[in-house]
Amino acid sequence: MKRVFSGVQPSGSLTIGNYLGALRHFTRLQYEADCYFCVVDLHALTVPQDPEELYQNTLNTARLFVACGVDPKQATIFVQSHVPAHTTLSWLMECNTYYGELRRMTQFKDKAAKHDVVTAGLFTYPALMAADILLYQTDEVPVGEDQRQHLELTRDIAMRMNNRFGPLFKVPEPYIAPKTAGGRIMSLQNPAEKMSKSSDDPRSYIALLDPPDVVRKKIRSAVTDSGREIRYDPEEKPALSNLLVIYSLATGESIDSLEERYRNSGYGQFKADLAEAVVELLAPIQERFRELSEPGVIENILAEGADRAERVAAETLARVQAAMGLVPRHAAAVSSSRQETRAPSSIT
Ligand code: ATP
Ligand code: LTN
Repeated sequence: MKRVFSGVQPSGSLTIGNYLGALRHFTRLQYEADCYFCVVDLHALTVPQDPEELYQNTLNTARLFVACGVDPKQATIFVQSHVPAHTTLSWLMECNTYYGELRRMTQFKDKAAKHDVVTAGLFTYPALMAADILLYQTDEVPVGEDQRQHLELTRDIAMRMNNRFGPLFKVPEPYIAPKTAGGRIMSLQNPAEKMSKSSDDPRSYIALLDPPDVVRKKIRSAVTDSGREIRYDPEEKPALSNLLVIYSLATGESIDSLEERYRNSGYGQFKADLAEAVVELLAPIQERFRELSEPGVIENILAEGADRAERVAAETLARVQAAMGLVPRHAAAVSSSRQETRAPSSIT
């Protein structure tokens, strides 16, 4: 069975960008693959986080996985820091990743420009992401378009280490929807920037937990382009095209059909209808989220998920450590693991 892995940072409240670009695919893939969906709390720490907010965001992100339709019986849902193999493998990845490669990462450049203080963690973050994915012998990684470059680097590191130390990792494939299918939802305030849950301006995103009136207000104040025509044209009308993509994905109606239906309407009517479509999309998610907020419910799901994840992760980690020449802690394991991999001829 195919293996799927993906991660979401608890760096704020999940947005419709996260849902349309990633989570919506999780719910489908869980029926055709062995899926691991991880709340990557250690990634969120690469930029300053308020500890109390991080704590709540971590639990809420996991709750939203389930509220959006991920079934904990079907897929493994867990928190990254609960499985220490991620950080252990990350160091081994860092020692096989080049400074020049990390320096080229556009997400690093963008985020570094937005923060006064740039941590070492923000710089080495793609090595931790590679560890997340490679630990699970992943075939496919469903992510938004913004993660393409990190996925390419993950593949390069996997191939490099396989060449150097023998076959250790599956080389994963990205699963990225085209832009018209939600691969890159843009900010409601600046259509040149992607919608991002950690933005300082809450008007730029719609959070999955935004109440109906907030959704309506944010859509009403979304920027639009000059002219009155409702037309999909990402070059000339980037803001409206983004709204059309959201509308189409929220309702299942094609962009062509929406253009036809709003041929004689202005932006006002279009936005009012879009707001209702988004409110309707979010209502069942918010309802399930409330049920999952009962004490202990998500905590139990995460505890079970961490156990399942740990078993798979430990196997890969032990193989990598042995192949790289690290001596295992227990003497009995030393002899057996050396036999499985190459041992220097002077020892054997
Ligand atoms: P941050 O603002 O902290 O960088 P983010 O909102 O970009 O966070 P992540 O946790 O980094 O979200 O991403 C979770 C998943 O959602 C990833 O697969 C990412 O590619 C996808 N994603 C994030 N933003 C968008 C977007 N605007 N459109 C489509 N997919 C997105
Ligand atoms: N870097 C991703 C989050 C992330 C991830 C992963 C996604 C961390 N580890 C592994 C897929 C697979 C982001 O910023 N969206």
